[in-house]
Amino acid sequence: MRSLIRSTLAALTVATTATLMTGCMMFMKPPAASEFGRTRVGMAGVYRATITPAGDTIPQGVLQQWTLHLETVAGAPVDSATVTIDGGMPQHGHGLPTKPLVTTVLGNGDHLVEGMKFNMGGWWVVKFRIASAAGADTVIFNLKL
Ligand SMILES: [Cu+2]
Repeated sequence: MRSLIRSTLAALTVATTATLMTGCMMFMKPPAASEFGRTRVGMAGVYRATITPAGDTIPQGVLQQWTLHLETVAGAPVDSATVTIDGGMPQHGHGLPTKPLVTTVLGNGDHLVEGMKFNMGGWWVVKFRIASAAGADTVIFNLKL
């Protein structure tokens, strides 16, 4: 009986590992072009965020400032949020080379983001974790550099 439980557990472990690996492989594919917009709704559907880099194209290897506009999905500007930023390159398994921060609340939902940098070309993901009285949400942007 004990060995049956053990082999069942072993089989479950193998199946779970296979599922996780398949999910991981699927995640490694860059998303469709429609997923690379500069305005995105969060995964929890609480906020809509818009990134505005300094220029039309996002440069490589240069520290840059962005403006992050935050509003609720109903369109109310959000100025009182706690925002943390991370990201990386899913296909390379590394994060951002810097730790970008929201340094200034500019008002009307706009936030100054400093310290953004991308040190190579390819598919990047930038995640904004946002919390305010309206709720917690994560807005994910895909970038092609
Ligand atoms: Cu990389």
